[in-house]
Amino acid sequence: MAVNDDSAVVAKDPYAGKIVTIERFILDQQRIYPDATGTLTNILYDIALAAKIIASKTTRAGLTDILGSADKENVQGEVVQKLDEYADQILFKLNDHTGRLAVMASEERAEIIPIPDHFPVGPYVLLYDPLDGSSNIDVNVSVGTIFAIYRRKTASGRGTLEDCLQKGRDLVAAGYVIYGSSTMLVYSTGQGVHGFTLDPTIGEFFLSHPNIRIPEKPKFYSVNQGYEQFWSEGVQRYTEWLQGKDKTAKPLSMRYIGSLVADFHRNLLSGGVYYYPADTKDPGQTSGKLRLVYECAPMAFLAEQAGGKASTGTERILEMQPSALHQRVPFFVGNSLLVEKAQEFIRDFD
Ligand code: AHM
Ligand code: MG
Repeated sequence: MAVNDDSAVVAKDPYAGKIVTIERFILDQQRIYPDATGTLTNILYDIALAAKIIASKTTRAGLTDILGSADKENVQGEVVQKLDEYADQILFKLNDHTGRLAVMASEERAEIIPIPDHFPVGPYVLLYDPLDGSSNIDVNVSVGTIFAIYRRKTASGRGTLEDCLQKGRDLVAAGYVIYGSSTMLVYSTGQGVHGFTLDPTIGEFFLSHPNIRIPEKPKFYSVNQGYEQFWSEGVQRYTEWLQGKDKTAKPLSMRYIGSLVADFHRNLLSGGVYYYPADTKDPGQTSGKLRLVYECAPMAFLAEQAGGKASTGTERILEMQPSALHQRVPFFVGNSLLVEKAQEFIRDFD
């Protein structure tokens, strides 16, 4: 091999030693599919732009007390919008006119979001949770945006609810943005999971975490253990197993931020399981808290793409047919073995 011949390195990692922007990476991924039209590529660009705009706003959230807090007037006498509503509007406004989408849906809104009549429609469907964990904003804890992209099911015209209620296994792409100590966008189009870190000084996302795999040896379990008394026996016993109480496994450390994107992100990189089980805390809501189409399905897609699993405790999340936009389901996601173990406990004790 000649001194400057790095072909062996290139074969292993095509980006070794290169500076890879998110645009370059997404375009390279598109080239894998000879028939690709570039439409999905452009939707991903639009989401990356939305992420930058939302990131710039969330990092200034602590200034709202000085500049005017949400729903109150700022010093200029303008009403300051709540951040989750702001994030919702940004995602909507960047995607309503492009002709790439048939319909959208947002966790912030009760019904589907039709593409306005004066704009063309396209082949894809975008579902998003614009600012998940937004109650954490006030205390400066990480929050995130979650997105899911499907092909439309209906043949033509404006998209409908049917287009939005698809099984997670039919996802074309999914991802999240975490607004943490740095802003990262993590996504998959079914070719592995890739993470990009935003350089806020120049406003560009760079590939920082190519081909993320959940480490085989888990470190953490993440759950709101304050609600333990409201869980089923299977989930309680599972939690004791994670704590190593039956001496068959080493105890895992418990970490819980209370912001799904941040908890998921940590476990994706460090290994572990996140769960929000069904509980009896609120009699009107016994299926857990997290929403199938906005939160669970996209995170399940990412987990599986990274070598992990996601389940309701009895069923694979990606196989679930949603029956309503805001349907909630119990959610276990992370290392395959830990998710399988949850299923075992639930099968044996519930
Ligand atoms: P939200 O969509 O209203 O923000 O609620 C979802 C959030 C998740 O980010 C997080 O994992 C969970 O709710 C925390 O709930 P709890 O406070 O019950 O532990
Ligand atoms: Mg949410």
